[in-house]
Amino acid sequence: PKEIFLKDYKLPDYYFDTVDLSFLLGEEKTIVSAKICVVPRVDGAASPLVLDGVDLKLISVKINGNELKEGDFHLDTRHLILTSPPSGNFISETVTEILPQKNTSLEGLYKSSGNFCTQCEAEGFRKITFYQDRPDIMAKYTCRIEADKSLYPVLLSNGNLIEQGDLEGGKHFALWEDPFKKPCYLFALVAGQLESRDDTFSTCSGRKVTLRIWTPPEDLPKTEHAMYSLKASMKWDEDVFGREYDLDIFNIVSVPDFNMGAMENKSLNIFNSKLVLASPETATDADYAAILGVIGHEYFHNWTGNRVTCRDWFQLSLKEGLTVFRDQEFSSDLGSRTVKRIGDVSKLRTYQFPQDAGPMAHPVRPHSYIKMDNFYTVTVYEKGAEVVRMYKTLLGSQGFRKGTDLYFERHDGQAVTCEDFFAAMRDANDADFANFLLWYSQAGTPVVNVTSSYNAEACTFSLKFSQTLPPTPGQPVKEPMFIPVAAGLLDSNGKDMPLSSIYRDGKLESVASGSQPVYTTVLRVTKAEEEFVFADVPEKPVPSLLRGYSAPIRLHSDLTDDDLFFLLAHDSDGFNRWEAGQILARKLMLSQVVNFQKDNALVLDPQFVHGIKCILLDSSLDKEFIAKAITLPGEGEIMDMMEVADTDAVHAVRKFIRKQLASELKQEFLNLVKEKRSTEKYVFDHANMARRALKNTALGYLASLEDEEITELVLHEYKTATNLTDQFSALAAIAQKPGKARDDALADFYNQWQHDYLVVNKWFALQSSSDIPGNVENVYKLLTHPAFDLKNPNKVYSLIGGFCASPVNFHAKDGSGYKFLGEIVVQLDKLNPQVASRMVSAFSRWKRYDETRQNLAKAQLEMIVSANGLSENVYEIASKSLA
Ligand code: B3K
Ligand code: ZN
Repeated sequence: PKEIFLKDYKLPDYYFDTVDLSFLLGEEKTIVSAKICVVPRVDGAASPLVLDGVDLKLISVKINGNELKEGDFHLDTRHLILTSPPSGNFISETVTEILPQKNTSLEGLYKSSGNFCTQCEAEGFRKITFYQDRPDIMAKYTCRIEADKSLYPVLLSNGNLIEQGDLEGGKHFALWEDPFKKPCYLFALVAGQLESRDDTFSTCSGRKVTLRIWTPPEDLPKTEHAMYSLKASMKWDEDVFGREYDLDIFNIVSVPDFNMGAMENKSLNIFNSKLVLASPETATDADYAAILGVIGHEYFHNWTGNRVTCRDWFQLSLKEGLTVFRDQEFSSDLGSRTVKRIGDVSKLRTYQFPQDAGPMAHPVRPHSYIKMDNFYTVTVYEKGAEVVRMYKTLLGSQGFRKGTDLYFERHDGQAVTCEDFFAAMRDANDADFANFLLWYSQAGTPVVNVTSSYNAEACTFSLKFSQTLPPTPGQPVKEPMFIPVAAGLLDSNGKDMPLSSIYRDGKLESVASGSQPVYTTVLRVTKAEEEFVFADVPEKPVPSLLRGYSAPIRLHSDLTDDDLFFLLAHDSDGFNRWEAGQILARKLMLSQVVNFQKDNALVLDPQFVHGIKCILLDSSLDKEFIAKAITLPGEGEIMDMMEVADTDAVHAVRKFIRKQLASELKQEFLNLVKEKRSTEKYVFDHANMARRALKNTALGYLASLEDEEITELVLHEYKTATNLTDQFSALAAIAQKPGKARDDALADFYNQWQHDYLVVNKWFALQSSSDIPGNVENVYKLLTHPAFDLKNPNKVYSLIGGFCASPVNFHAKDGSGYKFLGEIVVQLDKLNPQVASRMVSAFSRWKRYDETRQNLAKAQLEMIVSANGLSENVYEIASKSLA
């Protein structure tokens, strides 16, 4: 397999001006004709034109109307090379044959539940026709689709429908024209038996846009929330970023077979049905929130990704980091900012930190890849969003908006780089960003230590920072990073102190000016070691550091437990209140892990119980905030902090603390369940979601107790639930313990929902991720369940992904979990390399475990790497994991 490097980027020799595509969709095969107007980049230099093409059968190729003969072109398994094209502009025409019905990779043109659909990003267009499949080739497209009218009554592509009609033999056609230049990864085609929910949106300049969400007829009632989300996104992007939609139509299509969440094809977004379809009975609050966020995300790509796109795939975070940031802000504005931030930071810590510390660690802008699909990662997306957020933290809302305005003004219609975004932010604000660009090129999570001291005589408070960036593959030594640390100081009553002058390494850095007091300042930490001194501090403060999680780092401070309990109780920054509790919980869990390993009895610190109880009873707090604040850090987060990850110890400790909290706060939890339950009609809004979140978190705690009364209660909640959020939470609570109640409830649930595959997927995941000892046997059984299908990615993510997410069983000491995954990856790779490669990633941190487990996991990775006909996707992850 060939590795591709950022440093090797070269401008293309040829640009494409217009592309006219024509599809004859058939039951055996599909014929694709592509007529391309080719424009040399430099006049006169007649170099060969290299077109990408994979799994294509070439029928004919013409230049300027003349059919090329053998010798005029060269064909291999990945390219069609036109060896000596004429000088100047010319027309190339190819006709190819493809087999969408046999395409299980779900990349290129394929069938999902009888309908045709496409997925081209990153490099799937080359499975449709011969093309320069790279994002810096931007062209205007037309697309003619011809198909049997009764089988495929709906024919969709990008842009505007300009002609349609009936043809002989029961066929019909549609001709679409997209007036905007686009890279081929944004091309889309859909054909099938679909119906639409229609609505309209009037843009700020008065354009009336037709909105259509397409699904199979029976799913149409479940698209109301998606339509609401789309309209809210369109309005928000106008209000917050000044971005207006640019066509008269916007289509969303829901398909059940899709490798990822969704795809932002120009004016024809294609979605995994799990991110479109929702009803109160079949989708949880988390699903409703995810739909809102992803509909927003794909819509926002219209400007960040489509109108301004990436020069090459190394720049992926240019569109993804920015668009994730935008969807995070959108969800914050529509719900609770603090709760959203807590969720996003948890995700970063749970998934991105381990990636950044493992064999697949890569910068936000990677330096190389074998398969681009492997780089649609939490680093490019979530850490990339944190990088965008840091610009905003440094510039403020208005400065940030000036930056994005300039970015769109400069680069509309272009394919650009991360430096171009950086330059727009800098130039619009005349800002000094020092070495900020290192965030794009250095991998790894910075570790920052801070020590504080108060000088009562001088009334100064000092913070001394030191930072290191651990080595990552290919990057043994690093430079210090530019880290914005938002900070405030609390007085002894827990109130924010107004800040005055701040000195950096002895020099005056900033002074609070103006009439408004300043309570939070952004310290610009740029060196390996640096000291900040706050002047005019009348009493010893408790510092609140990294407010709002202002940089994606691991922060270690010298705050005492008392300080942390104080922040938990008082910090005006909601995120840091939660964070203080999490730091305390992590310390507590680690101390008990040591006890467990020494065979000592586990104990729960009464001060911790008290802190949790205060939060629980504080009626001024947001209910969802409380739910998050009383939830312990995940097992992965704790294992991440250990020399050798000890799954059994961490699992036992987390279970112990949960049970102990449940027994000490039983009455409080019971009260919550009773007060917060409701059988009113389901409403998707923050207040109701928060209420359900708190009630169900309490129920989950209670269910960890061995108690008849609780078993009754949980069953009662299950039976009386009027929406899936409550029903599924109760089911999960019952399923914590093996036994008849569990078996009966699981059977009952399947019976009720077997007709709804999205709900059944939750049922799969609940069972596969269970910590019940020896669960791998159940998972083997579920593989043969009639509702399971290895070809459907959602089912794989639920059953197999779910299993890998449960550390105790996946990392079982007998190697049974590893063996299970090894077998599945090899099978899956033959059907769908992208999905197989996602699954194999579960092995990547095998070196973190004890020797027995290391050997067992390594053996599976070696078996996978030596498998016959292995895809590049799986090869890249497995071989890098072994290295
Ligand atoms: N841009 C797509 C992801 C494509 C993944 C290709 N393997 C969805 C998104 O991030 O919006
Ligand atoms: Zn995206």
